[in-house]
Amino acid sequence: MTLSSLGWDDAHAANFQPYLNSDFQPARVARAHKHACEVLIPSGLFPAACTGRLLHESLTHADLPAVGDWVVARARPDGSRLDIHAVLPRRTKFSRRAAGDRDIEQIVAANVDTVFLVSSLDDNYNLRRIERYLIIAWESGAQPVVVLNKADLHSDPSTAQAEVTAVAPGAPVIALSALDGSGIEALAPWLTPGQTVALLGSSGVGKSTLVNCLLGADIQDTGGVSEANFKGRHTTTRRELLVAPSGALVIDTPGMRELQFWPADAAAVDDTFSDLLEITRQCRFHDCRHNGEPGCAVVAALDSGELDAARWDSYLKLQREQAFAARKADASLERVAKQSWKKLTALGRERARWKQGE
Ligand SMILES: Nc1nc2c(ncn2[C@@H]2O[C@H](COP(=O)(O)OP(=O)(O)OP(=O)(O)O)[C@@H](O)[C@H]2O)c(=O)[nH]1
Ligand SMILES: [Mg+2]
Ligand SMILES: [Zn+2]
Repeated sequence: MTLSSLGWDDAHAANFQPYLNSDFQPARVARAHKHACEVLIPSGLFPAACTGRLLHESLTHADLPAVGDWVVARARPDGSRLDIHAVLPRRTKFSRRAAGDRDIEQIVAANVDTVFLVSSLDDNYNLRRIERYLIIAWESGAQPVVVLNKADLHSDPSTAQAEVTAVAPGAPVIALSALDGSGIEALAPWLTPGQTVALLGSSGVGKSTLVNCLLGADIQDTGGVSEANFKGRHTTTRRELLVAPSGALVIDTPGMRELQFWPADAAAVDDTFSDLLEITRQCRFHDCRHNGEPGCAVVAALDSGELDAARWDSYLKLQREQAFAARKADASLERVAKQSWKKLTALGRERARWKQGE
């Protein structure tokens, strides 16, 4: 392996410039646990841990290494592991709210080039859910590709493919079966050497089955039919970056239980619904609220059936949700800022006391 086969390029190298001395080397996070991780460097997979200083200086979880991150590492003299000194700036990142605490940003994967949004052509198939995933994908900065898996279970996959294509402007839509491998060759353009692909989607849609298919080996556990597969139970429990025979880097993720934004900027919602924006541009008034104003192109398109009412409602709903998430995130940022300020002033008082005692 070389650094570039792990996804390293000139832009990452420019970020590494300040660390060019002191035996530092770039490493890519393959798995992240609470304080430790495993990283890939050209010579293989190694255990690694954040330095106390990095842990101390990190204000939030999101500042710590996540799967797909490029980090600044240094081998311990005894060779036992690598120390992680810094996380390099992320080119793209998937965020979600951590389970349990709604105000904590969790990085699902970083530096992803393409995201395969996996849906399955069974009960899981739901256009509105696909729109949600698309917002998260556009927000991340990665190119979304919608993968409709389990095509073998659907009587007419090409109709479903057309239906999804209509709600996914800018994203290719591929129907395939990860179980028997049919249609999988359509994913080849995104699986070239050094390219990073992450799989996102609900539990049970077949992400790990697809990963195994791409890796040509049964590496990821899948929810086998013989096992008790209760609803809501996740087969994959951790995120992991794997190297495929094609040379692509593949990140499997556990199904997301709740799909909430963090906090997806308004532009990501607009990217997902660019076809609707096209229509709103034709309203007579540029500040039309599409609420009965004369010359409203949206009302006309709804009346003529050109615009699907369910898609328009979905857009309005997701816009409101995004605005709410953004307000909440602002409030929690403010809290973090206050907390760290308190921490600093407490530290200052302690120092003053210590000096007086001198
Ligand atoms: N019929 C059919 N079944 C599939 C296909 N792909 C996956 N499955 C089955 O779907 C079930 C779930 O597959 P997984 O790959 O474990 O799903 P996952 O998305 O990784 O699920 P989590 O890890 O829980 O998020 C398994 O029983 C698979 O055998 C497919 O293309 N066709
Ligand atoms: Mg899985
Ligand atoms: Zn209008």
